[in-house]
Amino acid sequence: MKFLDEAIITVQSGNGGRGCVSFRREKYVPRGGPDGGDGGKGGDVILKSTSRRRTLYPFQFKRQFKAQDGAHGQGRQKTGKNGRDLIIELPPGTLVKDADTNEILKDFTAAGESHSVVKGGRGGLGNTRFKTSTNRTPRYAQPGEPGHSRELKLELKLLADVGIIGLPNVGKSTLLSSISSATPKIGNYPFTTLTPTLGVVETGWAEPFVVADIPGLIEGAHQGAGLGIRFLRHIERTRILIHLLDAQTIDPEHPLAVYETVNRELEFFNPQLAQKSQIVVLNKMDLPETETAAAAFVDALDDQPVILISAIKKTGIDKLISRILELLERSDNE
Ligand SMILES: Nc1nc2c(ncn2[C@@H]2O[C@H](COP(=O)(O)OP(=O)(O)OP(=O)(O)O)[C@@H](O)[C@H]2O)c(=O)[nH]1
Ligand SMILES: [Mg+2]
Repeated sequence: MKFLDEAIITVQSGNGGRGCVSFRREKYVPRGGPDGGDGGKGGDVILKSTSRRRTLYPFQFKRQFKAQDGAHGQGRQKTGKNGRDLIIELPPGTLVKDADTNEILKDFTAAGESHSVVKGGRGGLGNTRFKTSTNRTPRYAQPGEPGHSRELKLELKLLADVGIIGLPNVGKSTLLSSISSATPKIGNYPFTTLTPTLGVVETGWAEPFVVADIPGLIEGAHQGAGLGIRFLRHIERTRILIHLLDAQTIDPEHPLAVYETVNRELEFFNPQLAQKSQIVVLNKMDLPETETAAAAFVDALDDQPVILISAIKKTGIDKLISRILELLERSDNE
């Protein structure tokens, strides 16, 4: 089980631009004085936390970051342009350490914080600056100060964005394993899952998100039945819930019975949890005779969309993921 997302990256600030050696050359002005401009400053590397990022996944592909160099100074006292700062976006919750010393450089607890980790090199002074009464034609200028390089260790305690709830045996772990690389235990009996598992869902076209699979809830969970409700605290901080049901076990006479039982347990545990956005999903639609029960369920739950899937056959998964992304985006903007 991987609760910690880690990445090591190398950041390098921009080199300062070289100062310029130049002399004024104008018609009718013999021996014009020095006019070499200073070099520009190299760009800094700045880390910034943003709610647009949720994992350190992008750093698996890109590990080297370099800010722009300052431009060299030019004649006519033209100062070189400063190099652009490089901003690296991190998910809130990221702890940044110096990889060599293990010193904590910054703990990004919320979105919108920023921290400069390496300063760009200063630009060198142009020869204009070295003109004195005894040396009116200095033929030297300073080189730019080189940028600095640093190895950073990023650590993120993964917090689930999405929690999967439902009765035991409805396929919560199967769903997690079919959408992420997590490998929770799956079994055809209740309470296969004894501890929560997290998985990162990488769609390839949107920011990855984290899903938590928790042990099944049953009626009376708030009084300790089954594994009880203590695992619900793992999903208290998720932004949305997938309420998963086994289509085969829906009673067409009372299609919403199970759904309401689970919601009641949520409410007993924490009314705020019951207020979270839920995506209602019927699983095991590959099994025979699930259509009628599903239709009765969809009918009864007329105020909410229902997504029909088969976690095993991976049908309906794209639709589910799109819906998750839509709700996550909505909660980002809140
Ligand atoms: N036919 C079919 N079977 C499924 C599907 N999804 C899960 N199952 C089966 O349902 C059983 C329970 O699956 P799990 O993923 O362990 O269910 P769970 O909800 O995590 O169960 P607990 O951890 O005990 O709460 C397993 O035998 C799965 O193979 C599906 O889409 N179709
Ligand atoms: Mg399970």
